[in-house]
Amino acid sequence: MAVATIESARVPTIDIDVFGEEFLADPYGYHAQVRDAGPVFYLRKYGIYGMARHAEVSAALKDWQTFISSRGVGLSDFATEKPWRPPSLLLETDPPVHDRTRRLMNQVVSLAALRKLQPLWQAEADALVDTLLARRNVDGVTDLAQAYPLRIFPPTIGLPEEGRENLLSYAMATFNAFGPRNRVFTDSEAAAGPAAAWVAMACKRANLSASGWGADVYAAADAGACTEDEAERLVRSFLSAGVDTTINGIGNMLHAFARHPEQWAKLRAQPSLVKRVFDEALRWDSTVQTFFRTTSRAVTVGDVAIPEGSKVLLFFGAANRDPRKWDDPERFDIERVASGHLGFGFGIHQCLGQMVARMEAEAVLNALLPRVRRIELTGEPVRILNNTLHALGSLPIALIPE
Ligand code: OVV
Repeated sequence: MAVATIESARVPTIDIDVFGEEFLADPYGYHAQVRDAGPVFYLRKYGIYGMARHAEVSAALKDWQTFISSRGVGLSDFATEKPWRPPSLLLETDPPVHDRTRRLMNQVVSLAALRKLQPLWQAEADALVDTLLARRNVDGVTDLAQAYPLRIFPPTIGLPEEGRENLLSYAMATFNAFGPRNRVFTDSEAAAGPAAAWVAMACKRANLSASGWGADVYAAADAGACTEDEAERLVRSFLSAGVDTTINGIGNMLHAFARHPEQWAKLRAQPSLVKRVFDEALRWDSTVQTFFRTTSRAVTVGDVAIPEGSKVLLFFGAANRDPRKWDDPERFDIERVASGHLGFGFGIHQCLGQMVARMEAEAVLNALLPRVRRIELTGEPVRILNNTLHALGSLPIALIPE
């Protein structure tokens, strides 16, 4: 397809499989190659363009009129292929639809709503860390990074108790579906099994508790801000984007501290740095590594002419370690001002749940800080390969008490 359209362009061509298992297991080992190829490059295997430098990735995210989301933010082009599920009314839309749904959701996930939940979320984090400390040797991913969001997030939405484990396999498959139909994707699809059906049921008004963010979305529908069907699909966004993202954000952050004990010591000496830690953790190891956009018109970036209707893969994780933007980018340094990182994206689609994620991460840190002197790696972390997420399945650690 697109191969025929690039004969005149001076576009650097890359043959690396950016969704291959080696790349997904260690994206950072490949990022310099894709960043240094040029401001824009062509990925021959998939017939798509890519950008991996901070300047170009953030400029593309800002220019939503040219780099659109309504044709899907994965490899699949919704203009020519049927989406695997009805498109998200937030992620996979452009203005004006996007702005209407986003405004509604911003009102549900408000600062006021979060302030009300904070004491409860902190108490839950404290209680969980207390039980883990008694065991000392724990799995930082399953026992903490997964257990904590699964404790607090489903009740916040108002989800049924039964079947919450479906959230994990559903999110894994959802984030894989942004990539090609490789084995990573098809295996997770098979593992998800009935999860999609459970999620569809859980999003229905009748199955949500009377109070919670799910009910709040339906209340917005009652007030005329959206239709009942739209409300159902907006609740689906909470379930799709609200669990695996925070789990891996917290998991990758714990991993960063386990690998950098001096940074943990620094944080304990200066607890006021807590507010900065999660941003640096996301910069250093971004949960969401990539998303696509599709060009709505022919556009020139650098001296490369990208045709209309091209898929463009944006490497958030690579931009977050771009030496053109960051000093000593490979260093995890909690004193760094990491603002401007693309771990939450940028522009009109920038993460709706970022305050939720920050509050979860801070609650975990606040629970650990006074109780844990050192986070010691006791075994090899286990990666879960995913076409979009940089994810851990296991992180064997010892929590050394105060
Ligand atoms: C950011 C994100 C990821 C996955 C799904 C969705 C959003 C959604 O809105 O469904």
